[in-house]
Amino acid sequence: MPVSHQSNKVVLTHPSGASAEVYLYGATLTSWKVANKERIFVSEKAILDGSKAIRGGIPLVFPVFGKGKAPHVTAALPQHGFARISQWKLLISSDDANTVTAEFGLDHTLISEENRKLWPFDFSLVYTVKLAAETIETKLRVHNVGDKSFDFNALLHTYFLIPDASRVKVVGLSGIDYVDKVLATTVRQEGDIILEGEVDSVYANVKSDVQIPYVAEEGGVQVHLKGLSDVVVWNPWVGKAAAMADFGDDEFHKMICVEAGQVAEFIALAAGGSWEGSQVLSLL
Ligand code: TA6
Repeated sequence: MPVSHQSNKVVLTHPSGASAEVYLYGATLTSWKVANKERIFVSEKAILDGSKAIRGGIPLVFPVFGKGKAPHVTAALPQHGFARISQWKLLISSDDANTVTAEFGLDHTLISEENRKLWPFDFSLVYTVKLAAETIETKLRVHNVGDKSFDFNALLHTYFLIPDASRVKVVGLSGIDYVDKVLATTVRQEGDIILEGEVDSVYANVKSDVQIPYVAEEGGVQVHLKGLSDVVVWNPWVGKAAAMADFGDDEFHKMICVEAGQVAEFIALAAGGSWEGSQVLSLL
C-alpha cells in the first residue's frame, strides 16, 4: 500500500522499495529509507508520545526559529515555534508511477489555546512529502487566511544519519558569511565544513545545493533548496549532547543537521497571501 495511515503516523512506500514515515505529531518525518539504508537520524532517546518535540527527523520550525526576541510577537512562543509540537492532520495522499505523496495540515484552530493567544493570527500550513525512487521532497506552504498580516520564520530542521562525524564534510557553503552561534560572531566560510567540535552556524543567501559527502567511503546526501535561501548547520558535540535528556551522549557522532529555511529575516505575509519553500533530498 503506497500510503498507510496508522494511528500516530503515516508510512509512504514507493514501488522501488524507498520509504518514509511521518508522525502526525509535528508532521515530523522520522525516516527516509532509500537504497535499503536509513538516511534520517532519530535519537534512541527521542520521545515519540507527543509530549515533546521529536529529537531527530525533520522537525518543522514555524513561526519562529530559535527563541523569539522581545518586542517581537514571537518572543513568548516555545523555541522553534509551535508547528513541531502540534498535532497535524493527514489531508490527502496520492501515488502515481513515479511518486508517492502525502499532505499534512495545521491551522490556527488546531494549535493550543496558549499558542493561539501568544500568536493570534489566522494561518493554514500545508506540508507535502513527495517520495520518489531516489529522492524525497518536503515542501511547506504557509497561507495567511486572516485579515492581519504576519511575519514568520520557516525551517526544515533535518537531522541526517551519517557514518561518523569524522567521516563527513559539508560542501557548498564556502565563501558565504555566516553567524557562528558558538563563537557569537560573523565570519566567512572558507572551504568545506568538517566536524571537529560543536557547530551551530546560520548561512544566509545560499544559492547552490549543499552536499554532505561521506569521506573514506562512497555516498552522501544532497540538499537542493527551492524557495529557501538560508541553511543552518548544527552538531551539538559532546557538551551540548550531554545536556540533552533526549539525546544519547555519543550520538553526536552519528548525525549532522543541515537545515534549509528562511531564518535570517522574517518573511512578511499579507492577509490572503501565501508562501512556499521546499527541499529536495537526494543521494550523492
Ligand atoms: O538549528 C540549530 C538549533 O537552533 C541549535 O541552536 C539547537 O538549539 C538546535 O536548534 C536544537 O534545538 P531544540 O529546541 O530542538 O533543542
